[in-house]
Amino acid sequence: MSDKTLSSLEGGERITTLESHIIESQREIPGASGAFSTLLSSIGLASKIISREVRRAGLFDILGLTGDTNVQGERVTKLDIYSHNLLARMMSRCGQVCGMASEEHPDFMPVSSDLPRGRYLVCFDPLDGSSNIDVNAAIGTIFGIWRSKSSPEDCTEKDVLQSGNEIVGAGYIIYGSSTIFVYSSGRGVHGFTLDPSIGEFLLSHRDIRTPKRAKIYSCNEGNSYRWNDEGMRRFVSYLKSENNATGKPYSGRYIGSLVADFHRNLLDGGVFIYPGDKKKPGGKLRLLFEAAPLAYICEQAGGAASTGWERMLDITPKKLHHRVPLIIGSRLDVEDGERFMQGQPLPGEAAAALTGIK
Ligand code: AHM
Ligand code: MG
Repeated sequence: MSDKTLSSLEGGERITTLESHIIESQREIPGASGAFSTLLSSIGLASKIISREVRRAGLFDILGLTGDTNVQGERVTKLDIYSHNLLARMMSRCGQVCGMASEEHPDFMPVSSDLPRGRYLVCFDPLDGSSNIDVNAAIGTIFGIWRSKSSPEDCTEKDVLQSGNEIVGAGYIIYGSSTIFVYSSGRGVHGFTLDPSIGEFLLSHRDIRTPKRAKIYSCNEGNSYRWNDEGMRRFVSYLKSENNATGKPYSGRYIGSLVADFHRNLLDGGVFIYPGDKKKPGGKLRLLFEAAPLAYICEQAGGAASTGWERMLDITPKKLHHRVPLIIGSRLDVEDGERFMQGQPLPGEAAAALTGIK
């Protein structure tokens, strides 16, 4: 990441905004109409507004807000619902979308027939990890974009039930120490840091590549006693041992906020695990809103994502809120995780390293 400030860039590098990057990358695609760029820009704008609201979240109590009404007598909405409403409103009015689905809404949301509609479908988690807001930990927005197979007028819920292989673009925004917008439209993964003083996302992470081998593992290990698969417990024991493929125990890092855990692992190399357990046998995380968009980004950056049995992008959802077990991150570790889950031997020296792993 470049740490140069605007003032130190005099006469030097070109500054690329999210907007100009989107437009330029679409220009390289023959026949691109600009519709996709318009949609991404509307998500970018919504995320700046969400970022502003997230930054003010800690002031709610100080400003004397009670219940659902603030000091000006305005209604105060929970941030995740606010983010859902804002994204849904901005995308349905950008003219390029025919339908949406959100983690915060039970049903498919077709764009109203009195608005101009386009051919894109968007699935999003407006504010993932929102239980972390009260403790000031990083949270995020996740989105995936698909093309409707039906015409914009006829699109229904079944159009959105597509596998991740059909994704045309995906991204996430992390509201952390900075706000960063990361996206891919199939030509690498790029990250843009919000400069709040000018209100622009500036290219800060060009063509992100994730390390092949992780040094971090991320999971809610407190749940390990109830994980469905003994193979997953063995995998985590293996990662923690000195006898693993790297010869060093992995570091455990878990925020409990998927975007934040994923972003750190993407940059530094890591494997994030959320398996099925006795409470949620099919896993906790949602395919359309969380797992598939992040799997797309991860693969674009050279990583991998799997349920432990199946490549994540190959799965066709059976319903909007379809949940999946998730192993995502550095490719070699995701592959090892699959081997443990499926009871297959590890290749080469990693197999010898298994001595003593129960
Ligand atoms: P949410 O979509 O309701 O916010 O839940 C998803 C979050 C993820 O951000 C995170 O990875 C996971 O739930 C944490 O779950 P747990 O608290 O069980 O470890
Ligand atoms: Mg979520």
